[in-house]
Amino acid sequence: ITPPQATDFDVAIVGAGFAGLYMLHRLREAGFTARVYEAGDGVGGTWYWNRYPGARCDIESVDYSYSFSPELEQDWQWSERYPRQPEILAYLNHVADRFDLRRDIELQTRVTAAHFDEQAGLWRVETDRGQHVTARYCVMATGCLSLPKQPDFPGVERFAGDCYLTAAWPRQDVDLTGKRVGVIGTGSTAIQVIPQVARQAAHLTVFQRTANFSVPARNGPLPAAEQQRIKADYRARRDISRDSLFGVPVPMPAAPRRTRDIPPAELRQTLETLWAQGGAMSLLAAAPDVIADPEANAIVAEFVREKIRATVKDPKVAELLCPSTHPLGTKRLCLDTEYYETYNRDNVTLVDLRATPIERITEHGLRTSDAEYPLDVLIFATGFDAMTGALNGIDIRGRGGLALKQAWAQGPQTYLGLASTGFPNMFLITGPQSPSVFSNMVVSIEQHVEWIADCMAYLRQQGIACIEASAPAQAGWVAHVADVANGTLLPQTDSWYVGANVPGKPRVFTPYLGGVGPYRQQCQQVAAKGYEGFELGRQSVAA
Ligand code: NA7
Repeated sequence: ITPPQATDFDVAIVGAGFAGLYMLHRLREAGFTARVYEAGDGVGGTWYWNRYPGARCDIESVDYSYSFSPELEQDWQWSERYPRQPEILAYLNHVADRFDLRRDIELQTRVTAAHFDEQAGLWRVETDRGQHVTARYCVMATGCLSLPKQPDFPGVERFAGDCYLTAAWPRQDVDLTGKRVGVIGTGSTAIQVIPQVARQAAHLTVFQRTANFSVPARNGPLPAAEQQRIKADYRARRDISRDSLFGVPVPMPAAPRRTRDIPPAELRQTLETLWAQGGAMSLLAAAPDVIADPEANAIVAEFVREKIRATVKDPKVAELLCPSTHPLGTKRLCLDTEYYETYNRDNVTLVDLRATPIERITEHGLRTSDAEYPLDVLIFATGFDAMTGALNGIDIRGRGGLALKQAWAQGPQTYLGLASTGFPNMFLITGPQSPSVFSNMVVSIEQHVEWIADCMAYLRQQGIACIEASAPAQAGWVAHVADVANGTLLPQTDSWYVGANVPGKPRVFTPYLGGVGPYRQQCQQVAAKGYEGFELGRQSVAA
């Protein structure tokens, strides 16, 4: 038995968003040393980068927040039902200060490589600042939607106007007054940015390839009394979220009724009430079978189309905005504030890229197959290389020099979305094959962080230096994730959930759809059985 070498830190953490910040705090509390490496020059992750106008979370602020500190929970005051990006960023900066996290965070430092040294039983981490550090464990808190797709439209480099990527929006204000602006994309991001741009720009042209389903947010100020009422019973609300399907405070129905069995008048009333209340997750949680039963889906999808037709005055534009290519919820269900209403403005034009595809970007605008649109500004809201993009951007190597990219060439291979065979002592937070993007991220992040920290504490206590997902356990989990997904309508739709938005990516459905509550139970059972499905040991911890 080789005693492992001493390391610079117990744990290297990549990323200082919601996940990395809490991981650092939790590990410190458990008596580990940890160092966080963050590419941005501030903390916040997703909420650091995505500064585009209208950027907002689609989970309610009282739920999209840490629950680990009752004092933090009580002290922090949210101003609106759904938090804006600057408010979330301010919250995360407050957390970094409040828990004195900054002294262990290296900003403007991108991790370029992480190699497992089998002889020494440690991770060797390299950064773009030329640092070489060693750590017993490596935790990837790199985010699920953190690598934006780069615009690769022909001619893009020749555009004489200004180009902006929503996920790399400049820090200084961008003045669009009097400008002719084009937005490419109509996903969650575009649906937030479009109404804001329309208010400023002289003219806005939206280039739509796929119409999406969107539900009104019904955002507004969060009155102090209402917030106080929620905070008075915060534990109960958090507990419901933890045990729920999507990590929001909608309890799992004990005996779910099939949507198609609900009398039409009653269903209509329920949908009208939910529509009036706003919220995408509550619509899905109220009729969870919409993602599995085509008949249920058709009913709810048609309800949303009716709302679009009732909102958008020009029937041709309304029809273009009515999703027809995929069942509701099989692409991310969007949340909006006056998205459909925006198309009633005189200064907004919708272009259907399915009928008239983009040919090229020119010096002065964008040319489709039938017209040229003169533009001063182009905004790309074209999405991310989701789930695996950020991980693949790091040269991660496990046993025998095995590259993660290679191990995942046919799609991600994980056990519980937390670890991967061949990569000992590496953990993923909200990794592929965990509920992550199909849940309230903060609830999922807290669960992973706590599980990982508890696991490391257990290993330390047991004198175990090495943990690795076993190949059979991993194969079982990958098959289970696929089985659950195949019981739904989601794998059939081209979406970033299956990697269809990135050419050459293997088509594999990545999120775990079993629900946040059941997933938590499975993780707890694995831990309770001494980390069943993991191989422990191989080297003992030096005294
Ligand atoms: P999404 O949901 O991937 O949306 C990207 C949009 O951009 C979508 O409408 C795409 O159309 C469109 N797109 C992408 N590439 C092209 C090209 N080449 N031509 C035309 N249109 C294109 O990304 P978001 O940032 O909106 O949201 C990502 C997640 O972040 C969201 O779900 C939240 O969880 C937060 P397509 O549908 O591919 O036809």
